[in-house]
Amino acid sequence: MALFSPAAHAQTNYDENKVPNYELPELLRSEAGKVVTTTTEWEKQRRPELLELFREQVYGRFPQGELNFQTEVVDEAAALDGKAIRKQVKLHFSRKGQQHEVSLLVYLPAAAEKPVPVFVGLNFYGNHTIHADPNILISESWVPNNNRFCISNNQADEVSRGVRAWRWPVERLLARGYGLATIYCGEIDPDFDDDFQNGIHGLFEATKEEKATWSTLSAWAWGLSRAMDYLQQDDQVESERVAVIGHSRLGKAALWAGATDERFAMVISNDSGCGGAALSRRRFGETLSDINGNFPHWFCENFKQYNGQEDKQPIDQHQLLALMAPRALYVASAQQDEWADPKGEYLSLYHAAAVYRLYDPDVELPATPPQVNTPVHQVPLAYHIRTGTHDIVRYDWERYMDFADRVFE
Ligand code: GTR
Repeated sequence: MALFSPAAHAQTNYDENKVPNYELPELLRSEAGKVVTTTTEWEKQRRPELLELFREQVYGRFPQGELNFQTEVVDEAAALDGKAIRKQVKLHFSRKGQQHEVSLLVYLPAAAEKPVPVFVGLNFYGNHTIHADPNILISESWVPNNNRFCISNNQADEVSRGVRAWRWPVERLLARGYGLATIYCGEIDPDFDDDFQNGIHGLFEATKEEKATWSTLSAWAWGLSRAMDYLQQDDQVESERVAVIGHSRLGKAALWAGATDERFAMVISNDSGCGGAALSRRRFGETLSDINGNFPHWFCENFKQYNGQEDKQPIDQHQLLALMAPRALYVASAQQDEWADPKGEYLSLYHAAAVYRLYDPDVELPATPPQVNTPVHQVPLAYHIRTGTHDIVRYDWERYMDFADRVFE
């Protein structure tokens, strides 16, 4: 089971001169050939059409059928030396006598006098890894083994508390007036190819054909929407100002959540790469055969037919980004993260801007990517490429907060 960053193989292209010629599918022309010129045509016709293409061909569907859902705040306390209010919320799901539980961790600034905007995103190894706070509940779900984080037997324990804190600058968020909400992705759906037996999928029985329409990414995105359901009930949260964020595979999930759930006012893709922000047709770095081969459960079965056939896809990722319009959208890359194709991530955003222009003709992005560590913040669109490797670090978060300050001012 390949879990993290499989090494690029010999065919991987990292040479800009070898990027093949490609033609992107048109954003503003309906499948029936009609040119889209107004926001109404976009919203009523083209947007739903593209959303359905992504659902059918790429990210898959969420299982259909009744599901009971309840939230329960199991912990609410002052935390982080009085700087935070910590809440832990159980999301209880049940269906036909079977139960499934997911734990949402929320930190809100204790000093806030009114509801606050919140960043919500999934984490890779368990809520307890994002901060050393001794009271964060430890997930009992399957977690990926990782020597560096002292996780073995696919089970988390005290030893891994706080091991990923560098990715989650909780105190900085609180100091800048933001809240943070996070869920361990594996509680929604564990990140391995389990024929959808576990996680939320485990509550549904399905035929092989139905399962072919499911995917882990779509389950993760669905989980982010359930977090949003809770945030809407919490009167200390300003739920019209929630930014959905994710790094890498979880950035792909954040994008799909942003596309399918318009309650997210801002969407942030950090190094999401192939199947996320990057244009697939460029075939630079990770390709569709790489990703479908290494992670057969991330996307739906239909997506696999485009392995080595990128030009046959009816969509490309600029059309996914366009589904966020007119909401705020931030795409970020890292210079040494060539596997994720930084240039392809930028171009995708650049092309998506055409839909934003239906709402505001002044939306404009430079035709070429900016220099490293020189963010472009053109509300409602933003991009940066920072020095360094595939990661989400303090620099990224500070820029997201700078942008959010402007979007939410
Ligand atoms: C890699 C995968 C990328 C990215 C990354 C991650 O192995 O090829 O698409 O999702 O994992 O999630 O860190």
